[in-house]
Amino acid sequence: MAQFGDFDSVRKDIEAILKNKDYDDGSIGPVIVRLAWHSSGTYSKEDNTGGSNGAGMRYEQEGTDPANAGLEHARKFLEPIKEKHSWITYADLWTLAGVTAIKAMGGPDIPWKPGRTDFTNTKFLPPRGRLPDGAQAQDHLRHIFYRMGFNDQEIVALSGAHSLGRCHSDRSGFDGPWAVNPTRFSNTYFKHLLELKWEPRKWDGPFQYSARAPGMDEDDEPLMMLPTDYALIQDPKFREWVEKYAADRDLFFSDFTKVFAKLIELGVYRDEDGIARCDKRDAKGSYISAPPMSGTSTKL
Ligand code: DDH
Repeated sequence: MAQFGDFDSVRKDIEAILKNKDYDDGSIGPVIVRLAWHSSGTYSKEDNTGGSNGAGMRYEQEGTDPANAGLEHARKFLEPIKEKHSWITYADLWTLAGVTAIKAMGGPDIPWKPGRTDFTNTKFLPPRGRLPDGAQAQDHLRHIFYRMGFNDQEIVALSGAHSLGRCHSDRSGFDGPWAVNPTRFSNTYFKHLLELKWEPRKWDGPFQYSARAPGMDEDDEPLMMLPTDYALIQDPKFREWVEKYAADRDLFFSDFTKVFAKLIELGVYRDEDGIARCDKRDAKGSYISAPPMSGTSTKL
C-alpha cells in the first residue's frame, strides 16, 4: 500500500503558488477554495454518495457539469504540485489546497485529515445537479444543503466564503465580486449584505443585485450578490445568523472552521488505517493516487 508522504511540504508548495498577479484579483486562492467546496458539495446523506472522496471532477461527467465551469483553472493550477508530490491523491490535494488557501488569505486554520482515495472508474460518480443554483432562493438553499446534512446556521456560515473571489460572466454568467477585497477572508460579506443598498443590476445578463460600498465611485466595479445570497437576508431564520456573523467576526471564524471541516469530510468513510473506502458500499480500500492528469486522457 502506498504510504502518505510529507503533507507539510505539499502545503508549503501550495502556499507558494497562491499569489498570482496575472490572475483575477492577484490570487488563485478563491478559485481553489471553490474547487474544494464543489468537490465536497455533491454529497447526499440520503444514499451516502458524493463528497470529496474520489476526486470525481477528473472525469468528464463531473468535470464538465455546468456548475463546475471555471474549476478547470483551479485543477490546472494544482497540477504542478501533483506532479511533484505524485503520492498524494487528488482528493486529498484539492481539499488540502482549499484549507491552505483560506488560511493564507487571512482565514482560520481549518482542521484537515488525509486518507481520501482517487476513483479509478466512473462507478461512484455522483449525478449532476447536486450543487446550488445562484438564481434561486431560500427553499432551494434548504433543499440542497439539508441533503448534505447542514442546518440553517451552517448554511449561512458556509455562505460567508463569498467574501472571497468573484463571479465570471464566461463561467456562471454572473459577474463581479461580493466584497471590496476579494482576496481577504473576512465577515465583510455579511456586513455588505446588511449595510449596502442592493438594487437589481440593469444589464444584459442574469438577474443579480448590485451595490457600491461607501467611498467607491462611479468608475469602480460594483459589488454583487446572487439571488441566493440575498435570500439570506430575506428569510428570517437565515437573517438572524447573518446579523450575528456581521457583528461578531470571531464567532463567524469559529463557526466557519467547524462547518468547512465538516464539508470536506462529507462522504469520506475511513477504515481504522485512516484510508477511505471509495464509497460506503465498497470494500476496504488503499491509498489509491491517480497518476498526474497531464498526459492522460481524463479531463482536467
Ligand atoms: Fe459560491 N459561487 N456559491 N460558495 N463560491 C461562486 C463563486 C465562489 C454559489 C454560487 C457561486 C458557496 C455557496 C454558493 C465560493 C465558495 C463557496 C460563483 C461564481 C457562483 C455562481 C462562479 C464563477 O462565475 O466563476 C451558490 C448559489 C451558493 C449557495 O447556494 C450557497 C459555498 C458554500 C462556498 C464555500 O467555499 C464554503 C468561492 C470561494 C467563489 C469564488 C470563486 C472564484 O473563482 O473567484
